[in-house]
Amino acid sequence: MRHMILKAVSAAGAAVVLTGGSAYGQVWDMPMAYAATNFHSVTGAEFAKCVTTGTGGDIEVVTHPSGSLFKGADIKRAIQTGQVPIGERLLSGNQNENPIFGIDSVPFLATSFEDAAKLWEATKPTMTKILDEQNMVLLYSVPWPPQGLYFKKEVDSVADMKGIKFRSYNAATARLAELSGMLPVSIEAAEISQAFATGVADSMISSGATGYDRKVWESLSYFYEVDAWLPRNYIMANKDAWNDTTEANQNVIRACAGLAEYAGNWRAVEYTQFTLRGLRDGGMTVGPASEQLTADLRAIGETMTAEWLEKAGPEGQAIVEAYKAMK
Ligand code: PCA
Repeated sequence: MRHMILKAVSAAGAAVVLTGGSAYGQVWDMPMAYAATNFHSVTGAEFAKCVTTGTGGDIEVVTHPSGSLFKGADIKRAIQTGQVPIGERLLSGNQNENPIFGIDSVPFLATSFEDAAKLWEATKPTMTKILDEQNMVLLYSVPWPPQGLYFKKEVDSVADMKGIKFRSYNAATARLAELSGMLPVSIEAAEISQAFATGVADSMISSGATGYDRKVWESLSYFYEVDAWLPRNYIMANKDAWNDTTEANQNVIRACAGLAEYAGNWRAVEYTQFTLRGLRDGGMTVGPASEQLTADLRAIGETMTAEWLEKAGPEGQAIVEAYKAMK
């Protein structure tokens, strides 16, 4: 019987099987850059299951964490050009292309989950438009926990940071390194354990989550809770793949995205303390930065904020104004 149906379908044209909402469904490969156990990846896996179940198998979303299908830096392009129909990307990694992508990495603009949510609300319409112009549909976004500084040695001021090799993950982190006299080296999260073990880098700014995922206590000893910003991951679909999807299935995907965003936000909050405890259990000293270091970083933050506002122009300035009005 099954053979007969297959024959009938292929007689009608193989394209039906590949693109239609046929009984056999389509596979949507979803590249993700971070460890399978990380809360973003867990959220993505649940989103995938939700879509697969909700569309009755018309669309089977298959996640590929840890940069196994595409590395973080390549994921946006892969979605944009239709190499994959969907994926997750830390968009601030593409802020050289459009400064708006870096709005979540402006130092000390939004330093708590609450403020990060407001900044996101203010940014979402513009981000949706930018991505639409780039042939993508924004589905959901989840923040990382607040960003703090990791070092091998105790650091009490920016002067202590001079000459240290600093792992960066976007233009803002590279600029922070420059302004504090460190040497930036761009490394994907999936590769940092090795980079620290081999001395390619000796420090970074990131969440407790990423330090925990990569067991950085094997190489680093200090984590300072600077709460500099909360960068976000974004899940986006290719617009052509989206337009080829039935309205009913688009509705299912939107609903699953809403659930994922909600669940991902909660996980981010919970993972914050859990992973900081994990860093301590691993033997790291975890605590606030000294007064001097805090003041030094604030000054660098002001420089970076002014630079960002200038680059982002009226569009960026309007978002910041809208965000401030919500506070
Ligand atoms: N982890 C990611 C981005 C921000 C974060 O907390 C990383 O370090 O690459």
